[in-house]
Amino acid sequence: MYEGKARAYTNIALIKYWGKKDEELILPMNNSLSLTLDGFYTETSVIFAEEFSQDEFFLDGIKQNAAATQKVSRFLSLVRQQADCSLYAKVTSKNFVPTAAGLASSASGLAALAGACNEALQMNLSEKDLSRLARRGSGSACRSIFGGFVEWEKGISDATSFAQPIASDHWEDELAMIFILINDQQKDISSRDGMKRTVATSSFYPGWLDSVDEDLQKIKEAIQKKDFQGLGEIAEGNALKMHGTTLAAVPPFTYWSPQSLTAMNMVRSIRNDGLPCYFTMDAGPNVKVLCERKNAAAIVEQLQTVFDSGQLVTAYAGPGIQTFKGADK
Ligand code: 2P0
Repeated sequence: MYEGKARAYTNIALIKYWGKKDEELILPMNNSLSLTLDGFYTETSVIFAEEFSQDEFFLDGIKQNAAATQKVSRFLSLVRQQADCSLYAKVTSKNFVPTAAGLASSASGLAALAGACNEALQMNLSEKDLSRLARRGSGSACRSIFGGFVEWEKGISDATSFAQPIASDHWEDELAMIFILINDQQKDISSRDGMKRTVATSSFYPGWLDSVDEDLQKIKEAIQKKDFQGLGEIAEGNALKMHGTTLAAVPPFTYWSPQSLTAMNMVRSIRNDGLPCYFTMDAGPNVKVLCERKNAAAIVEQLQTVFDSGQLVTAYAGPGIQTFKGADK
C-alpha cells in the first residue's frame, strides 16, 4: 500500500489561459500569469493498494459518480504509466472554500492530486516536473504548484510547458483579492468547453492572441516596478478581452450575469472615488477585485452597500503546494 497527501491553493489568473493548441497534452495557446491565494485550497489523499479493484473518488465525504471519477481516473492512469505502477487508487479530496458558491477549483484540485500521487508513489518529481504533471490534469493546476505570482510558459511540447514563480520581492504580500460571490441560475459552460468553442469559432479569438503577449510583458514590468495601477489596468483589460472573445463564438455565450455587471460597475466607481481597485473574472459569474491589502477593508465596506457580507470574501497571496506523508482514510 502506498499513500500520500497534499494541499494546494487555488490561483486566479491576471493574464488568462484561454485556448488549447493540444487538447490531449493540455498545451495552451498563450502564456498566462496568476496569483496563488491563501483563501481557498484543496487537500487530497491518495492510497494505491492491491485490494482495490477500481479507482474511487470521494469529494467532501461523498462518493463521486462515474463522470467525476473518470477525470480523476484518467489522471491516475497517467501517473501509473509514469511511475510504473499497476495499482488502483482511492482518492479522498476536501475543498476548503467559505461557501458552496461555485468556487471549487480544478486548479487546486488537480494540483493537490498530482502532489499526493508524487508523495504516495515516491516519484520524487522536481517542482517543474510536478507542474507538468498537474497540467495534464487541468491546465491551470500547473500554476498552483507555486506560491505568489506564477507564469505558465506555454511551451511547444509536454517537456516545455510548465509554470514557474516570478521573482517579485514579496510584493504580493501587500496585495489582496476580494471575491464577490454571485450565485446565478444559469447553466454553466465549463471552461474546457468554453475555450474550445471560442478557439474554433470566435472571430475575435485572433485579436486575443495578437495582444496577450504584450499584456504579459507589461504586467511583468508592473510586477518588477511594484506598480499597482499598471498591474490592475492590464489585468482588468486582459480579462475583458478574454470575455469579449466568447461573445463572437458560435453559438455565442457569456459568463457574465446581471450581478457581475453590477459588481464591475461598482469597482469602477470605487476606483473613481479614489480607492484603487480592479476586477477580473473567470469562467463563471463571480467577480474578483484586486486591491492593495491596506485598502481591502475600505473596499469591502463600499461593496457591502450593494452585496451581502456573506458574498464577500477577502483572500491574500498564498503559498505553493505542501505534501504530507500518510493519507486521510
Ligand atoms: C485561467 N481559466 O487562466 C483561465 C481563465 C478560466 C478562465 O484556467 O481544460 O480548468 O482543465 O485545462 O484549467 C480554467 O481552465 O481548464 C482556467 P482545463 P482549466 O485561470
